[in-house]
Amino acid sequence: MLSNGISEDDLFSFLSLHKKEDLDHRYILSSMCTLPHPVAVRAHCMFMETNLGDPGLFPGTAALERLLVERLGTLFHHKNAGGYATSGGTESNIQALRLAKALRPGSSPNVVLPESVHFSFKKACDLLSLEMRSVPLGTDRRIMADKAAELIDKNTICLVGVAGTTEYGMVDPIADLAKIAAQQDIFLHVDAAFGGMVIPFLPKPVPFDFALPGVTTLAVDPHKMGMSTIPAGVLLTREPDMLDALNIDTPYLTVKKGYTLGGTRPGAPMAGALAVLDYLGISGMKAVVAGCMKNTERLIAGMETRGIQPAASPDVNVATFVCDRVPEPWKVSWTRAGHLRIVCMPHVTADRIEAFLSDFGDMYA
Ligand code: 0PR
Repeated sequence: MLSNGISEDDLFSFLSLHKKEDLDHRYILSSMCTLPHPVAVRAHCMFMETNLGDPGLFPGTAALERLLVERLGTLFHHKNAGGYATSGGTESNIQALRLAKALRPGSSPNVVLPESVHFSFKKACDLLSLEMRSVPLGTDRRIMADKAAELIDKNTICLVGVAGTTEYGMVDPIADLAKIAAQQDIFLHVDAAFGGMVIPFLPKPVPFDFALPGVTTLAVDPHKMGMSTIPAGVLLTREPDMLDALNIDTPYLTVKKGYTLGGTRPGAPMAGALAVLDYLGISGMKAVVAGCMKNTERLIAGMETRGIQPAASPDVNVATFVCDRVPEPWKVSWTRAGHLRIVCMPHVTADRIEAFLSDFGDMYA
């Protein structure tokens, strides 16, 4: 640390020098996050100092968190869902498995999940000492539900489905998984971290949420397609008080018990998440999602006319291609199988897609 500090001007020119090293969003095609919506930024700044970890000190902010859970529960066909604001999909997935384990104590617990799960499940299983039983995907890159059923045994504490896979943007057949879960009385967690803010706003949403009786918990990330500030996730539970199974004593806080993973928890991104939902409403979100899906389709069609084949027919706005290079300075990502992957987030506008396709065409010319 400096002994005497520096002037505010010097400090902020130093900070902005570093900020300038960050990549320009106009070229970022690989991210599942986006530029936050202006109302999210405004709400975030308004709630900057709030701490949901000690809710008795911030009852107004805590009420907004309950409202966010109610809004999302309603969106996912279950107004009375329980839940809380997490730091994102990783925390939501860890907590879902922690809850499943607490509700079914036993030796050698295992989790049955698709090969396509996000790597946060690896972290969750490491932390909770759970065996990961990977279910192969079909040629459509979705979980093979019959194979999942075969892997379930008496030590299975949870079945997982993904609604909007990270790599290929596929929605698993959650209705089939829900049937299996209900028949075998197994906890079903749906990772809708990405797809949860897309699928309900599509013209023909596939069933993936609490409308299916077998679904126990659901993860959704407002800091992805919900355009909130980072970090904003939500874990929802079918039973309103289900998370109480994770309660531990928090004697010196304003609330004497807690089930959250984080202690100090920011109210700011949670307020940002609620702000976007209330400001845009269903019709505004439908318009955003329609734009992203249209851009995804245009990108796929444009790549096909340049001789590049798609690697999947995505259910959400993630486009993948059989292709091994892209022009500078575009920032894309590559799947484990080596496919080019582009996420058509709200900041990836129609103009940016055309600019990318044009640069791409030049590279192959
Ligand atoms: N579940 C799914 C389906 C996800 O896609 C992700 C993250 C998670 C869980 C974990 O969420 P958190 O990262 O919020 O804990 N998906 C992106 C990924 O890993 C996250 C991301 C976002 C990566 C922006 C890069 C980036 O620039 O690819």
